[in-house]
Amino acid sequence: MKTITQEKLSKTMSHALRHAPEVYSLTLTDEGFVPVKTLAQQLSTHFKQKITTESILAVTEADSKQRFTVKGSNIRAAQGHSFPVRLGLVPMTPPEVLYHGTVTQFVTPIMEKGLIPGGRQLVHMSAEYSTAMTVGSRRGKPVILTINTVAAVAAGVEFFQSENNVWLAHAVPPQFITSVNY
Ligand code: HQG
Repeated sequence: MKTITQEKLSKTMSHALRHAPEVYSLTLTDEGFVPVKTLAQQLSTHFKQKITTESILAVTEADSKQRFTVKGSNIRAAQGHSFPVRLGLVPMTPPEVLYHGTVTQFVTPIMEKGLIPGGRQLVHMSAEYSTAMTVGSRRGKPVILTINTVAAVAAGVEFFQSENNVWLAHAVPPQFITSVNY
């Protein structure tokens, strides 16, 4: 039997908790939670081998981006959902500059329409340039955009911070965006 690596398990947990719980016969709460035990059961069925609650908790602890939040006996994805979920996000004052990593072909549409959240509920940004480089590199040669949050906040754009410190917004209009390395 092929062992399920931590990375494979993490990716499948993200898929289940952020994008397609129904594929795993999971029903999440409005806040995006499911019992860890139920997740373990359903992933065991999915992989046709025993996935323990301990292995799920190990992935959660080891995850470099802390993608999952455990609260009591329940677990959820901290951000990145493609379906509506009540994360309890409250508007917060971000650092003066946030970064968004993307790729060349998206720059023109972003400079026209601003950042819009594609398949996810919210646009993702980071306080660190290096994180934005990593995010952009997933799709090709990265282009880093900087967000002038001071002007954006003054104009009424709300920024939120997820449990794992990712900066989020519903959208960012183009007048607050400049590209660093395009
Ligand atoms: C682009 C991963 C055209 C945007 C990452 C991005 C991150 C536009 C793509 C997290 C646009 C959306 C999120 C516009 C934005 N026209 N394209 N107006 N506005 N875009 O995957 O930020 O490993 O939903 O630049 O590391 O790439 O899964 O967002 O390229 O933290 O935990 O539309 O997902 O984290 O793509 O990545 P995504 P993202 P995980």
